[in-house]
Amino acid sequence: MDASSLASKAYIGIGQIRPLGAAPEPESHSGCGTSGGSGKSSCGSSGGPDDMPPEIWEKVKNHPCYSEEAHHHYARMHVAVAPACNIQCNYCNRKYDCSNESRPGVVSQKLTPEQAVKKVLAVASEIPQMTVLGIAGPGDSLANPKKTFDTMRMLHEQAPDIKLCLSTNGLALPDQVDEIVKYNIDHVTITINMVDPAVGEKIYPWIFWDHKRVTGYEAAKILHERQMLGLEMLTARGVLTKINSVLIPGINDEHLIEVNREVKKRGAFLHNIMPLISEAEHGTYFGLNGQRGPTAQELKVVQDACAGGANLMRHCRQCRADAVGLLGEDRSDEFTLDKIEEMEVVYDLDKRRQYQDKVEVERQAQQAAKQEALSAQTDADGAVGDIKVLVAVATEGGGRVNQHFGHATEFQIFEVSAKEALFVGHRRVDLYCQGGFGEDEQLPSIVNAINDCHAVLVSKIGACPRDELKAAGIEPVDAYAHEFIEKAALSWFADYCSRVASGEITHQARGDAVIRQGAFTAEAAA
Ligand code: CLF
Ligand code: SF4
Repeated sequence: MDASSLASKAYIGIGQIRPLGAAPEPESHSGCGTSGGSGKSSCGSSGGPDDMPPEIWEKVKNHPCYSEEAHHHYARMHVAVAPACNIQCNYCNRKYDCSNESRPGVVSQKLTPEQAVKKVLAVASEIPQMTVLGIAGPGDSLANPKKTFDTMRMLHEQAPDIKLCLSTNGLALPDQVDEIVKYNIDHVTITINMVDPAVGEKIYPWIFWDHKRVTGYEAAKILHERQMLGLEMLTARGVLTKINSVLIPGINDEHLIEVNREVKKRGAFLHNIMPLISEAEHGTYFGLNGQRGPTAQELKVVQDACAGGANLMRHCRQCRADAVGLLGEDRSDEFTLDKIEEMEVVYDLDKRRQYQDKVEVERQAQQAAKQEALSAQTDADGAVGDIKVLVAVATEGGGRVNQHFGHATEFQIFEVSAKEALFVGHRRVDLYCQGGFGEDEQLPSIVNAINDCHAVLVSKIGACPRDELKAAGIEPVDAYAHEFIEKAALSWFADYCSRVASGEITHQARGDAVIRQGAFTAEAAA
């Protein structure tokens, strides 16, 4: 595919929303930059306050999915109140329930709306940086409208500072837009994997529509039309819409570029292209029939072709329908129904605000550190040409390099050049350190997961993994422990460039990496 010719323009900002039924704006008129007056064209998850109108920034700044920067600091939670689904996707099997699994559609405890509200208040009192409540299944939120909207209504009344968010396959969406607006649900995700029913019939065997089961091309055509209509209606009502697309190699990989174009035209704020998770033991149609997921490079090629970086979400963790915590961590085990019963729940709005003010100070310090590192870039960086490399980072959150190599269950991946350190994804891994000892059998799989990276930044690392990483051509770096990630990555890069420029080392391209398909290990999830 010719990625360069497919580089996209920015998304339409809320200020440019056209009335429903009006002809789509020409693409060249789209983009947040023009509506925001900043002249910049980044409007997606990497965008900041200068990139979008203030009312949009207000909506996304504390949402860990809609702002990449926010995901280092703010947490989300899901409540599993929506068990039913009105379609079947070939990558889904909701019967499979494993508490060590981490992918959408999988959940341990289904809740009533009352239980869900109780749980949200309990989590909010324990985790003050939890800013967003999402309903994402385990079925489809809008195929269970009563349970979904009862939960949203009660939360709207009892916890007014929590942002409300839902995700849907879109089939029932056009009928529910009024309710979505009524309860102030500002963020809606639609999973859109195709804009051509001929592609869609390979992904969706059936839908339940108009009181009957519809199959094949006809099913995919109805779903597509409902998704497009729902997206247009949400845009017209000022609801920020994110599109999730599952990249299924050989089925919709190149087609996702067309999806990206169509959803942008209809006002989507963000596009999240996620890898297919497919293993036979998940019992899904794709898993059982040998459909593979993409490699890290395959995913990045499509993501880069769709967005050129700025308006694409790359930090999705494909959460469980009952996930709690920062993206990439899951604290749902701490908030089971029996544990909540024993908790003293104090929903203290002032305390939450005070805590979040502290987070803001830290967040601004992170930005300042990044700017400082960028302005400190020297001519030596440019002297070695236009090098761009990937680095893996072990972090526990807060935007810092603050995790021991052996304790990482995922690495964040940053693309670093002399101009920028840009978050481009994450890689899940098995825990290296188990029961206080390094598990050398885990190392090859960890190396495979970050094999496209030149370095791994950690707070600490033992001698054995250090040697093995070096042997694999990945530089272990603990010199920037507890520094902000972007500053650390840029500082390491400057040092790397000067070593290349002096002839001490030779710059070499890295290979591909493997996206981990399985669950966290039990120890990792504990
Ligand atoms: Fe949940 Fe989704 Fe809202 Fe986020 S998740 S309903 S927008 S609060 Fe986020 Fe999780 Fe990815 Fe979803 S990381 S799966 S994109
Ligand atoms: Fe599963 Fe969601 Fe697809 Fe329904 S829409 S089949 S819950 S992945």
